[in-house]
Parts: sequence; C-alpha cells; structure tokens
Amino acid sequence: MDILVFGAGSLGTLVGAVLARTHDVTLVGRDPHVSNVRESGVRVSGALDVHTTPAATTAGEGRAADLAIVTVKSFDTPAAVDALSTGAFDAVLSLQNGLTEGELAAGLDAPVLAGTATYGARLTAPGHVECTGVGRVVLGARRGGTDPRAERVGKAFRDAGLDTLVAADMPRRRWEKLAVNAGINAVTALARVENGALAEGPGSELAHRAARETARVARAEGVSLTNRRARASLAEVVDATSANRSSMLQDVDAGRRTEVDAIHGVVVERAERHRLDVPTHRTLAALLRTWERGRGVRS
Ligand code: KPL
Repeated sequence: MDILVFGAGSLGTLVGAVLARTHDVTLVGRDPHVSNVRESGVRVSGALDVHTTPAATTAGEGRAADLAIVTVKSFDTPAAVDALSTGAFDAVLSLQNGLTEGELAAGLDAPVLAGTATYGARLTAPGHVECTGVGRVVLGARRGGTDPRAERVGKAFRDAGLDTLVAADMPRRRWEKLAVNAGINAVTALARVENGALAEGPGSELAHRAARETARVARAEGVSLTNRRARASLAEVVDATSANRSSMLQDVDAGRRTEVDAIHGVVVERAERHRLDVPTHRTLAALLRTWERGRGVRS
C-alpha cells in the first residue's frame, strides 16, 4: 500500500517507520527531522526495535496515495485539510487526539476513517523515536458500522506488525479515547509526571473525575459510554503506558502549545449545549490556558 503520513511528530514517525517495513511510506514533517530521515531513515528503540527508510518531505501538497494518515496536532488540522485537499487519496485516517475526523471529512473529498492509537512515542532526536509502550491502533468508519476500506487499512497495519483492531463502534471508541486523554494528559503535564504516576493517589482521583465527566457528556451526545468503561479504559492505558511522558507533557516540556482545546475545550463546549457541568474539565482547561498565556504560546 502507498501511504502518506501527514505529521511526522512522535506518533506519526513511529507508525510510519513500522508501516515502512511492508509498505511504501512517505512522512510529511519538518526539518531537521525530515532531512535526517532522508539521510539515515528512522530508528525506533525502546519497546520496539525498528530501522526503516521511509521517504520524507516537508511538502504535503499535491500528493497521491492509497491512504493518508493524519497525525498532526489537533490545532493543525485546518492546515492538514488545506494540504490534503490538493492531493488524491482512497482513504484518510485520523490518528489524532480529540474529535477531529468531522473537520477532516468536512474539508476533504476522500472518505475519512476514525482511529485511535495508544502506542507511547517520544522523539528523542531527529530521525529517532523511542517507543515507550506498545499499545494498539483501533480504526473504522467514523460514524460506526463496517467499511471495506477500514478492513483493508487494518490488514495493511497488521501486515506491518502494528497491533490493530478494526471496529464498528468508532464514535464510542473516540469518546472513550477522549476520556483517557482527558484523564491523563493535563494531569501529567501540569504535575510533570509520567503516565504511571496516575495509577493511584490524588492524581489518579483527578484523572478518573475527568474521565467520568467525559463519559457523561458522551452519553448526552448519544454515545453509549458508561462511567465504568471510561474509567476502566483510563486505568488500562495508564498501566500499558506507565513509562510514557504523555504528548501534552512533551508539549509543556518543549514550551509548545498544547491540545487543551481539543481535549478539554471540546468537552466543555458540548457539555454547555446539554446544560451539564464539567468542573474538572473547566479547571484543567483554565490551568493549561494560563500556562500557555504565560509562555506566550496563546493569545
Ligand atoms: O494518547 C496519549 C497521549 O499521550 O496523548 C496517551 C495514550 C495518553 C499516551 O500517553
């Protein structure tokens, strides 16, 4: 399969490097990472040991491929839509945090699949990514149900060695992943701890409250996600990625803008529509936005 990975950050590079074992992969990213990948390929260390040589470019416009995988930060989705809309793809798969698949579908002619990925990944140097936890990719039709394109993509992922499940209930799974990110990302970023620190104690309590509030809003949106399921999923991911520094902690460490809007902002907004109160989300969002303002990465 011909695959374009749009967004060569930590997860995009990890997924692209593994897929390049058996497919023609092009990573779209920034320099110096891209130049390094062109010269020496991608080295994945840690929980996975992979060295492959995907193609790499900084120009995402006018590309054609069987599949485009979108792994950019949620706030870069509009730019991804602009670039991808100048290309041609049989399918586009979102592996982003938040609920971005609707935004992709609204701006692109290609069919959009929804996905979640719980692999832990960290860019340690240009061309080098550390896999800090072997998770799983789950993908499928963005509105639920079956889709032969999702089956083909799932097979391509499995052929390359990525643990992948094709699911018919992606709306629920996307909300479940949102509950996991709502629980883990802000708390680990603000407390500057690895995911495993949320296995017990006050951080764990806070994370579980955020997950529970997310499940409540999901149900108001017509998605059947129980509190118990959201909390169990949070506990599973904390356990499976205990050594991982969450993507938001990596952003805070690097002084970058975070995905606060896509993880907490969206839940607060949907909660307002249903007249629900989500105090944990509000508090975490306010703290993160205060940090972003203080760093000058938010106006
Ligand atoms: O998606 C993640 C993230 O860090 O954004 C998890 C699964 C929480 C892994 O850290």
